[in-house]
Amino acid sequence: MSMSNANFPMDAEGRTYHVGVKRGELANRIITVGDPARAIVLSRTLDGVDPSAPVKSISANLFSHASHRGFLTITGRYKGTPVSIVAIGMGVSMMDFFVRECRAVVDGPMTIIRLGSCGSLSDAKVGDICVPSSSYLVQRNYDYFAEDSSASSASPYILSKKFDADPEVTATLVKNMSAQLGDNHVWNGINATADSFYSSQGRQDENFVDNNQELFTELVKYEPGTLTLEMETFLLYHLARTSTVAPLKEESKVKAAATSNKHSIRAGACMMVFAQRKSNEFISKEDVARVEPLAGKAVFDSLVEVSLGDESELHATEGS
Ligand code: R1P
Repeated sequence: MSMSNANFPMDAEGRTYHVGVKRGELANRIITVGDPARAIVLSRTLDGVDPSAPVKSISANLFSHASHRGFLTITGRYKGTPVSIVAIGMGVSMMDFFVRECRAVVDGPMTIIRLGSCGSLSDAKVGDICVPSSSYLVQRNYDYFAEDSSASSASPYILSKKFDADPEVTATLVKNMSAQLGDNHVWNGINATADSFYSSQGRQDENFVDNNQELFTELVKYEPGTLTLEMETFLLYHLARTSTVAPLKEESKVKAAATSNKHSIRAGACMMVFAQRKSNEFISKEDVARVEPLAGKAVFDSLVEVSLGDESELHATEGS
């Protein structure tokens, strides 16, 4: 694979370095997940997929691309509208690769919704869905643990400011999730994204010094509406907030500058509670299989329901 442009590497076909997508392969409406198996489950909801086809394979009717760095992209249509599903793996670095590389090869406004799993610090039970209106970042304070640390008064974990989801995307997700799962299984609040599954999510590990015994108490004191802990949503919300108006065709720039929405990405997220951190319960395989397709349908419904803005800017996608 030969790449050009060290600033933003692309191959000769115009494929990005890590996600491996090129112009025309991605829709402006994207659902992102961690697990590639979840992406394949969700792809069964897309138009033209034979429900009797093998559960673990991607329908030949859909475009798909697996990158050498573990990203899986599937593009098709949902109720006639082009949509993509991108599985990214785990953590804020993978979210950064995904959002930036996808943004680089899609023209016009985008809506990105994450459907992930999470731990619940709240009364949300395993199998429930949380739709966060905002997210903050929980980072291990590496300096605190340094040999020569003079940071004895500093905290071992650093909590960032909150970044918001798009309010219309959030409200639409809450409505559609409630339609699929019932009001009493859908929660709206604040998410905390952690830079580790272990230390900065308050898991106790005797093999390391983590000083995280009081972390849950600190999170809830910092933001009383904290419902969930996971590892990607903060960066999605942050990048949506810092996205500039998409690199539109020259004649569209004036129109884009005049719109009130000055960001090119609208973002939202929802998470299935896999781990109840207060009661220490973990979701069963059967509950994952029940909730995943219902939640996926609610996300697809939301993706096509929320307007992208001026859809005349969009270009057609292949494979759909
Ligand atoms: C940890 O097991 C992973 O699960 C959660 C966390 O954010 C982390 O990525 O989300 P996904 O199920 O979307 O991967």
